[in-house]
Amino acid sequence: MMAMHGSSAPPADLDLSRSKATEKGVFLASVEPEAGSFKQGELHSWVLTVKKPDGTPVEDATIAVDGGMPDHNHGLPTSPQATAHLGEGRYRVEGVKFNMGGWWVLRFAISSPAGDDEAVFNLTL
Ligand SMILES: [Cu+2]
Repeated sequence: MMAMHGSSAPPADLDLSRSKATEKGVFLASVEPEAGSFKQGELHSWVLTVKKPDGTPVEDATIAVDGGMPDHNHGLPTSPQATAHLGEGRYRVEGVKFNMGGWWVLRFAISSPAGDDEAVFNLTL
């Protein structure tokens, strides 16, 4: 095997769960690729589901998307946007692309009358 270009491996205990409480516990958030899977280098969509801790869907949230590769100090190659509320607290996020393999972070800033919070998800590819 050739050595990688100085990149370190992600932490061994990296949380790769796609469903979790948001940072301050205001919401439960989960993410999935809209098509069920995705390929490196391809533009695709994710669905973010936002619920209150009691399971009630959050219907009126504003979502901002950010992310990048913590090991490489760069952000996302695109600027994904939440483009539609699909009902039952599900929000379509379009314009996601991962242009290289490794450890990626997707960060969703969620604002709603119930409060503001952030959901951070790790992905490895
Ligand atoms: Cu990178």
